[in-house]
Amino acid sequence: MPSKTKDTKADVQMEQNDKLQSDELRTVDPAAAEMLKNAANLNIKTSWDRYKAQQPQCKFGNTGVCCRICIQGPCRIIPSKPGQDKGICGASVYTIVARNLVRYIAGGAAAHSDHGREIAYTLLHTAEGNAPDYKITDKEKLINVAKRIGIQTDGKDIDKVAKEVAIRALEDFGKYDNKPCTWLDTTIDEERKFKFKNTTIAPTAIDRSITQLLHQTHVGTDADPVNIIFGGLRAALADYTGMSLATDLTDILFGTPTPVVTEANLGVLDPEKVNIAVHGHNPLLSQVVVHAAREMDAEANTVGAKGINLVGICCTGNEVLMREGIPTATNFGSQELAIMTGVLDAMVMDVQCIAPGVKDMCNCFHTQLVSTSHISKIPGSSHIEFNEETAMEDAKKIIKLAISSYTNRKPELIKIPQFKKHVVGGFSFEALINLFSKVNTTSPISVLTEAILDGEIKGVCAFAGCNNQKTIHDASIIEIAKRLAKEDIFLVSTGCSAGAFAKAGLLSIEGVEEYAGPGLKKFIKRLEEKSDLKAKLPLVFHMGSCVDNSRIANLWSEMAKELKISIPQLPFVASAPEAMSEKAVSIGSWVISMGIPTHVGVLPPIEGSELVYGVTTQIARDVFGGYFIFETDPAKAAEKLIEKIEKRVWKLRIHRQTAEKYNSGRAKVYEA
Ligand code: BF8
Ligand code: SF4
Repeated sequence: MPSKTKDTKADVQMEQNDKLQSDELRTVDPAAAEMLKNAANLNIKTSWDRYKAQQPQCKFGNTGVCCRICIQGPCRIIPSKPGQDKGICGASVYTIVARNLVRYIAGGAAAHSDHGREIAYTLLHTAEGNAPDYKITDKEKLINVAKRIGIQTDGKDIDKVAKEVAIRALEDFGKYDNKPCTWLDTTIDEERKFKFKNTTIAPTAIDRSITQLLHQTHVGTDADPVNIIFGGLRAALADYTGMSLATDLTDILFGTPTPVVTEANLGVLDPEKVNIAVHGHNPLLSQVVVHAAREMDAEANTVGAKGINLVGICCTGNEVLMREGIPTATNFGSQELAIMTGVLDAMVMDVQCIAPGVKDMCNCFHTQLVSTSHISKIPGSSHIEFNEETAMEDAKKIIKLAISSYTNRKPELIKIPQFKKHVVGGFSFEALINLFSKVNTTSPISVLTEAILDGEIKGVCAFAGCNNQKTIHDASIIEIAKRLAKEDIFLVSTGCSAGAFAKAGLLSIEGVEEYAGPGLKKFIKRLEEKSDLKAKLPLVFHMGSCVDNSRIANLWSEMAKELKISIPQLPFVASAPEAMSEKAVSIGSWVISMGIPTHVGVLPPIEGSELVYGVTTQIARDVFGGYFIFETDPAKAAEKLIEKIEKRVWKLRIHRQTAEKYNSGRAKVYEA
């Protein structure tokens, strides 16, 4: 084993989990807990059971010291044992751990950017008149993006501008010059541009950086762990580039989100309607399903249903929540449990984070599982290929299938947990700025930065990432947020973390009343009083899906610009308490390279190399100002995040006071 004397954090987490399993405390979501009891009664296996069946998980794998990069392997490294301290090819443990880590980033960047590419193609085809069911919805954003990336717009037809923007986006995937990708270079500040140039991690083409990383980590190529990690960071910035263009172009096609009111948790399923869950990530399908469903209520009536009820799961759910106010049924960890209600007539999947276990669950109920993408199929499910040329027609076929499935419900199996919470979401970067502009028209972002400088709030924490069976479902996400809110830290969120907050009532006024500290409460109330919204503002501001983490990057860039400081000086932290996917690793990696301290509540497999662990937690800080904080205990994690924010805000206020006294202006300090 990698270490016999010392327990790794991964060991500690495994022990914690053993205890949790015996306590049967596996979720803090009351609807999920009720469904799990139901699953036990019906003897149906869920991911909770499969997690248990996998224990104990292999320690070689858990600490990153198992190499399967060539078929001489697997090579399992025991650093303390002569002869077994290196792989067959001579690879050291640090090489192996680094290679395994960055290959996660390659996977994550590939997934996010390919999603972005699909959106770019649809924008191109829309502009060319070849995607009849799509249109350019947000012309203002199109013009703003075009101007930002240097496309001349004066006097040009809107379709021509859209075509040029789409082509520029597609060029970011494979351009052959040596300039940084457009969607990186035009969305970050000068200080970061300089940093990325100096450290040679600015990608010049998304596909190239992913391909190069796979090349770099091929057997017998790069053995230098630091160089491998820098290759990983280049791919991570390609991940950022892909998601940044995905967000921009999705807003152009479907509209930039504005505040919406909706609900979350399994109680949003309606026993009297045809219930359809959209699950996955790419809104090209789910948006059209939303529009198609609005036209098909009458057809649902023909089978005795009172209409169609659409709900969302995972990030495609976040996309349609943000733009259309579609309720969220649940997040990644509890996706199978939506089927167990017995009233989900169809689950429509596109790509990413659809657990194959949903099919086994569908086999026990009447739910139709419908795959729609040629790269994402599950054996036994129905496949209705989704094409952008026939989008509406395809969406209607899917809905018809759901309507026919409604008649197959098994009444004896229907059990809908009566839990749902009020949600106010839809806070794109533009929507937040609009909200701030009601308090300060000339400099909206200064509403946030001044509140920090004046001590009303301490800083900002962004919650992102997944559910992970190595933790109690949703628990640490909520515990950390409550603690930070009490300390007057402004909270924003994306992805399945936002799903957890939605289900727990933290995306509503209820959260503000119960958990906000006095300063944060005052800040939110001030925004609320000036806003023209009918809804009360929430404790946590939902900024969208995982690709929408680019919106959070816009927020910190704007704050740094306003304060005339670099991002690593901002009292801004991030937390992914239940990081799970390769995409979460790639996001975390670009977030730290941007200069943000980032907590991760589940240990990635890196503890097998002290060097790699040290690079991600210490060296990263020296080079980029951002770094990972690996902490599995949510209470300790919250204290660490508060400490990071307090330290940065203290420095910021000192600089500000000094500058005001001696320079009659704001501090201009650029050291991290
Ligand atoms: O992209 S948070 S489990 S659904 S990977 Fe997946 Fe993680 Fe959820 Fe969204 Ni993001
Ligand atoms: Fe073993 Fe080297 Fe092959 Fe990895 S690359 S499996 S360490 S021989």
